[in-house]
Amino acid sequence: MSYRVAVVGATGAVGREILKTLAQRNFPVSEVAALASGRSAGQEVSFGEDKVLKVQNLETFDFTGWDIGLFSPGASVSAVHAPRAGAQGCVVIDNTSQFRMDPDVPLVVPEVNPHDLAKFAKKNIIANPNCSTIQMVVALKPLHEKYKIKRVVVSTYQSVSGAGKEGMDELYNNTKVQFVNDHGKPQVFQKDIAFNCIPQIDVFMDDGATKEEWKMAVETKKILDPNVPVIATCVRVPVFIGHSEAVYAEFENPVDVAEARKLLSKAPGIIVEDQHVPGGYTTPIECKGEDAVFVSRIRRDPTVPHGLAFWCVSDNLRKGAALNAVQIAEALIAQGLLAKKAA
Ligand code: 11C
Repeated sequence: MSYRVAVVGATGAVGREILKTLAQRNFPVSEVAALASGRSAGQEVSFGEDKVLKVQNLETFDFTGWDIGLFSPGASVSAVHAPRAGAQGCVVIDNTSQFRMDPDVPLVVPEVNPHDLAKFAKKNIIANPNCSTIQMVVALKPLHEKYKIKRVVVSTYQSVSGAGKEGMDELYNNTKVQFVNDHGKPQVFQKDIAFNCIPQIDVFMDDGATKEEWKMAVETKKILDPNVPVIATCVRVPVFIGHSEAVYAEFENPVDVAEARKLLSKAPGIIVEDQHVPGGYTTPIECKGEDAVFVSRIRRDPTVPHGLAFWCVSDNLRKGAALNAVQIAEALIAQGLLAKKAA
């Protein structure tokens, strides 16, 4: 069986990665539509080795008869068009923050909570979590199952591609600008991003946390377990692709580090690279273009009774966005949740 798939936001960094991922994984498509705003309509995007798709206007697109909509257009656009597509019978997998905390919309990481997928029927929408949440919950899942998490403290080191192509352009330009000592004003980030770290991702909330930090806390509860509290500090760093996280997890039960390493190694979607020698860990440059969540620097946290510390990195455009969305579509098919809809 094959499916008609519409990719919304097809000209953006994540949209292009979705098209690439669909082709690389031989997703069973009978037809693919590339959609974007009227401004981008008529542009061309590539699909697979040899196909070129003409971008169509999302505003006027009729989703009737389309099986799956992979959306990454920005939250305000999804707010309008995802429910419209859903009402027209297309199952939407939305990569924006718009519907994540909606109780009628499942928020899914296939390695963690595939059973939640079946709850999509009310709105025909499934939400893809925030990139920094996805990689953390993939790593926490096998540890939570075995030792039961009491609390998580995480600091992130997030690449500029989390802010899209504009973020990547700003790192490139800001780096050049600083070399010639001609400081242009940052547009995307709050301060110079080149040779710097910025402890702000997204807007501030009333309690002093940023919205990115809030997302990591509330999304983890919805995906993994409502009883897992998370305190995050999210930092933008001058890296193009790949988010990194230093995670400190405290558990109810005693943790054996060697056993934890084994559990992580065996868990789906995780590659453990953890040699205690110089360079025996994964950095964002090595995770670019890869599917896995890489876990390194696994060690006991001696400051709490049952604590484990580790480092994890993942390609934020891939497992953090496009790949997770395509895996959700694959899981829908595997669970028989799309079968009746396909032509
Ligand atoms: C960043 N994590 O790195 C953000 C990007 O809620 O989907 C993704 C925002 C989101 O800036």
